[in-house]
Amino acid sequence: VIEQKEGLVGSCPFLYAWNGTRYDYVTDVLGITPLGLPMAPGMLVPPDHDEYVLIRGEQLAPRDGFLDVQITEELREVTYLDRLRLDVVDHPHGSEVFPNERFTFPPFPEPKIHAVVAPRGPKAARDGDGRDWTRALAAIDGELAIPFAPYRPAEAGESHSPTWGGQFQGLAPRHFLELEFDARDVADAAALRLVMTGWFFWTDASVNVAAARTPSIRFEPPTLQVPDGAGGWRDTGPPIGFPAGKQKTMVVDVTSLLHRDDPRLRLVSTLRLYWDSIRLATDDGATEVRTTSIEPAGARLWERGFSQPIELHGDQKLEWFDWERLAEPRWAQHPGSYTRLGETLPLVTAIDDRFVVMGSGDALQVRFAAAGLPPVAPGWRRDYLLFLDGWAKDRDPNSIEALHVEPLPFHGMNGYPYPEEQSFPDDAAHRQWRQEWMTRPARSAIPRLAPRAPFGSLETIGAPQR
Ligand SMILES: [Ca+2]
Ligand SMILES: [Ca+2]
Ligand SMILES: [Ca+2]
Repeated sequence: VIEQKEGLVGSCPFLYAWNGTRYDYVTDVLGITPLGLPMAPGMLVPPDHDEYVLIRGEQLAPRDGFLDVQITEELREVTYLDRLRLDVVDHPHGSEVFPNERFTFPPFPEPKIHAVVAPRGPKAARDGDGRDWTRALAAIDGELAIPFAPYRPAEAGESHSPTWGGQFQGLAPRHFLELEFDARDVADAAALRLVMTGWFFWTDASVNVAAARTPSIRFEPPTLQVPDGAGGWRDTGPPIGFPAGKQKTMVVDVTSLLHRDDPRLRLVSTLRLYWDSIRLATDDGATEVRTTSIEPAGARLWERGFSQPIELHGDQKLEWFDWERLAEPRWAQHPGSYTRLGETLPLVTAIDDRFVVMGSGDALQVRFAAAGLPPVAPGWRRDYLLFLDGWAKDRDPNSIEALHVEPLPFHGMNGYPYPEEQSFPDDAAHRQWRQEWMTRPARSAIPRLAPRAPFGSLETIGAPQR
């Protein structure tokens, strides 16, 4: 019997930042850009290839004149990283800034910085079982609202539990959070924006496909409801999207949705969304923000290994990662060619389909020169947005074209996998990129469970028929 540990196998690469003392885990990145990930059989998630990720000022400090981050691939995935840039965002004390990001179907969010002033938590917050989450949602402090019981494997002797279904990781029975804001706060506000900070426990291709085939299980991203005036609730529109991974914030404009005299709303979903804070900003959104962009000064690709996961919130199995402690190797790399180790700066300075290809256990150290930055003005503070452009591909048996590094994604593709009449650019620049940079073979730090079968390995059996 081989026991499989519950946890994430694929989702996206991780970001760590040098905070002045050590590298600390910031969040996962590029979760919005999965390749070949089905929502249901025959229906793929459209990848959104560019993302801005917030790094708070406290999380990033110069070392020897450079701001230093590490992007790691620690799951059973390939990452294709085409472009990196650091936007330095200065804004007045008392305001908070967030990128306009979330996991959603097209149209994807436009690049934009939301600046909010003193958003306030709900006056009351409870779930469908009457549990009170008011305090949990008041601030970004690690205290989470958990208005659901996740699906889990059946236990011995258990036959009819509503939360059965260990294969539906990332999902929960349909549930809601009901929030009531202070009517005095919203009465005269020109704009109303929800500032929603939370975690999503990722589903994966196999969960999505299994859910699509199981009538009682649904993948239902959050929708907002408001009172319908007759004692019930009505939907305000399509799903609003959700934070793309660990501890991310999305800002949602509810100016025209929230009733001024009855500012209540419900957030309805079947996803395992762990909200750390849901606050309402009532300022007009006109806070001044000054942005300075810095190009990378270096991008060193190296073999690092896998961080030790730290489980937060007990039985919820939310994983954080410790840079200082390496774990046993966790995954073998997808067969194929990867970018050679060492300096890769020319590959991340432009969106040109000449990218860094990283496999399980690889890390990319990216440094940005801090010397030329203007000083932070008195009464202001500094945060950062890391801009990334690229894709990630897991190796879930239900992901499409997921067993090998190839076929390579590119910006002109209509989707992934791309149709027969499309192909990766084959001009001189891209041929030269393959020859010069894509020279590192896959490695496997994991011993095989079974000897290689005489008729070929699993990879060969599963290889695409072309
Ligand atoms: Ca985007
Ligand atoms: Ca590039
Ligand atoms: Ca909280």
